[in-house]
Amino acid sequence: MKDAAPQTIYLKDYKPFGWIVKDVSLRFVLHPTETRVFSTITFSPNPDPAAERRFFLHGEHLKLKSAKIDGNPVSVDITPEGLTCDVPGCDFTWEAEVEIAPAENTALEGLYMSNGMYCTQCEAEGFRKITYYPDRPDVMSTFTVRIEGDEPVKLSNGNPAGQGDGWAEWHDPWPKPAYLFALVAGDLVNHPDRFTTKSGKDVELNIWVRPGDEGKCAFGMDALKASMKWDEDVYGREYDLDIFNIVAVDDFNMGAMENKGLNIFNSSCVLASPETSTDANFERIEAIIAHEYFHNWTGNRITCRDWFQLCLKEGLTVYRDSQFTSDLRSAPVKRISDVIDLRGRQFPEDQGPLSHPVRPESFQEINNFYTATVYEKGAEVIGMLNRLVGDDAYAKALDLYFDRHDGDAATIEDWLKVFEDTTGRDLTQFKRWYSQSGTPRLKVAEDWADGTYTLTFTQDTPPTPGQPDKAPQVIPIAVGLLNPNGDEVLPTTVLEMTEATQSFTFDGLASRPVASILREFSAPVVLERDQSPQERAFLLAHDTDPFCRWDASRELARASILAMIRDGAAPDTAWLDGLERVVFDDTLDPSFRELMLAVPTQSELAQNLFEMGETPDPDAIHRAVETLRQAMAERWADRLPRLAKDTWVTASYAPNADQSGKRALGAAVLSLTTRLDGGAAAQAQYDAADNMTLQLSALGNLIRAGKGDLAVKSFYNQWKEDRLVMDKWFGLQVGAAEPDQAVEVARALTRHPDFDWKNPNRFRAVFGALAMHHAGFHRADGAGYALLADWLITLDDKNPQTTARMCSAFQTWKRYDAGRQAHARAALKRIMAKPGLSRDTSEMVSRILE
Ligand code: 0A1
Ligand code: ZN
Repeated sequence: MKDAAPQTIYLKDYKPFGWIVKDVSLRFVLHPTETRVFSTITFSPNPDPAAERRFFLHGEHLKLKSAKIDGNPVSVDITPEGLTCDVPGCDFTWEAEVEIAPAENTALEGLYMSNGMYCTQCEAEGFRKITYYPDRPDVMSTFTVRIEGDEPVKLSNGNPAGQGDGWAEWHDPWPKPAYLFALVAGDLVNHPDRFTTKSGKDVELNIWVRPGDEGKCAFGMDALKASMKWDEDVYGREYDLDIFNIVAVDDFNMGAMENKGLNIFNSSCVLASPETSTDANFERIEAIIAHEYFHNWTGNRITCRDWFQLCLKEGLTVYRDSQFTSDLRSAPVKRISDVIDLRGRQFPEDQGPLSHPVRPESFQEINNFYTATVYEKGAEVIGMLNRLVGDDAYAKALDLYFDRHDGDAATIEDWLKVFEDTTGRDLTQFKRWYSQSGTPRLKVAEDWADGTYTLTFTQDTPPTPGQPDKAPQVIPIAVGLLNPNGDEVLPTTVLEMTEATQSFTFDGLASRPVASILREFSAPVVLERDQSPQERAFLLAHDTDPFCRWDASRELARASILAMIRDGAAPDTAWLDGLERVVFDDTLDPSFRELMLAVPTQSELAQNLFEMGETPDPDAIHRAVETLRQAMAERWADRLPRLAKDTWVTASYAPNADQSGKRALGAAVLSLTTRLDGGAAAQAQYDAADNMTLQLSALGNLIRAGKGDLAVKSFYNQWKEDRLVMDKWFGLQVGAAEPDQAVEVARALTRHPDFDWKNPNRFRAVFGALAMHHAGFHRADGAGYALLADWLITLDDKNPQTTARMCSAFQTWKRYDAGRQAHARAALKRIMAKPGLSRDTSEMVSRILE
């Protein structure tokens, strides 16, 4: 069935719903193609004079069998979006019976089937595909759910309320919006555990998986218990039901979902074992389990008034999960990794056609706004707030937020008000971080005279779609000063910039200092600093702030690569000297050293060139990076074997920070060594590997060395039964291909019998890897664009949400030369011209094309 015609929804039009939902009772009679959903909902008129008076229930793709009010059949007007009918002016009970077909639901929104198992995804607007309901987050209610079916395991939100032959009942006492509803039924096995909360409440914990996956749950369970404890210790938040269930499903559009008491996870984000998961997988799983668990307070107990407020729960929850990872692992490494991610994903979004504010003001399809801007920039905004008010005030403001808004569907205004009330600050200007899109550019000029050092900053945010002019924002700039010996003469100090141009002076200095600016990346801005290579090298050697130290090296790397591209310069040996001292310093954390070894991504370099008014040539960028890596390998040839030895972990495998840091540095060393030995060390590592981290890095290097054929086959034979490992196999072959081969490799993989394109993980494995392969995707003849467009056109019929998300691969198309632009435009237009294109994809493509 075709989606409803696109309509733009505006934040300014918000009105409360005209009725309060007092209670919801649902009965599901499960069947793959004829599931019956019986709903009984009690409504009471909303006394709020601002509320809208039309009784409208959302409902899409539903077969209505019967509708009654207070026991009497009613006649209803049905549209593709829902229904209206006449209702009494007092409290009443609505009863409906609808039929749905979960087995035919390939969009994976609402109730669907994955490998024979029933499961749901209701955020953002999926509940309306289950039954008629006011499907908006400000309508909250208690739910009682009865599930009838032969499936041995039947789960829903809240606490168990009884079960018998062929049925199970659940009751959720916490009022919640429909987007947090969940149901799971199937042949599942559990990995059980228990947790005692700080007030002594005993909670049953389960991770539910398909039989055969039981051995991959222990790590996730430990992460869950660690999250529960951390939220008590750090935020004072306790769990509030008798049971907490997590379910792993193979077909899922996103990472995971925080449904009340019944989190549903993409199996790739919960299942883990040393043999099948990499260290990076383990760390990600730990963070996602924490993220979903933390939503229990930031998202569920306090939810969002409307979808424009999405960052209220997502920005805060990302901020909380990054604090958790920093506490459990290394804070500087987490910060640097987050900045890499922000610059790699959010900056291109904020600086391109998809740019939107952290709190958008309009949308056609809300699913298109689960973005790096809402999530990651949303978290950065909270980090700035924390830095500006300090840790004590932040903690007090959060306590007030939980006290004041528990049970509410809140707004960004409510959120900022608790900070204003706690600190007495006026946050009017700060609020621009929520309403202005685009990445501010922060220029800095320095002056030194008569013992006074002055830093003058100028901020400017370029125009973004719908926002030609920007006002100055509040920018916390963390600064430290070093004297020429490398000693810190001013420890980290936060300068609060509020003007378009503003100066800050530092007196009483014996000599001209070297400033370390934007420590810990204290604001999501682009710092434009005209700094000599000598000064950067000085910061690389002496800065006490690990982020600035890393960034100094990154800037030197960038300058060196750009000079190589522009005038065929040789790699900058002064920078390599400085880098060498860090990389081979075994008193430093191996993860930090590994981050130092990585150079800017090719996409980032393309963006740099574009911003400098030049047209990036993906092949030239690729060649320069290759030349640089080769120079590093040759330069350090004598020292690499020793580093490989030092980073080799002899203890039995554990995915902790210590071991994974060593393996990450070891993998970076292997990639350099492979350039010298033609793959001998990689083959040895492949043959000996007893964990996926080592096996996969060895395989990647063998492929890059042109020696991968046998290993690719043996890896397939070893792991062909494991879907998650096979996703890695698909993705790696594309990612490790030569630029002129990536498209062909991807195309060949789409013909592989295991290319199940309807599974979002498998689709993303191939096409996510292609989109990330900068020189491969942006091939001059447009073959990368054409192949992706073909497949997006195919997928859109089945799964609009994943199709629309993957369209963002095209968001940087205007950076490139006229030939590439013409190919990209043609590909986008071809997608746009597809008859019956979904609302999701049509919104994305038209924004990208604009
Ligand atoms: N709220 C989840 C992410 C999520 C969002 C949308 C989904 O379907 C459209 C699914 C999951 C989270 O932040 O983890
Ligand atoms: Zn979230």
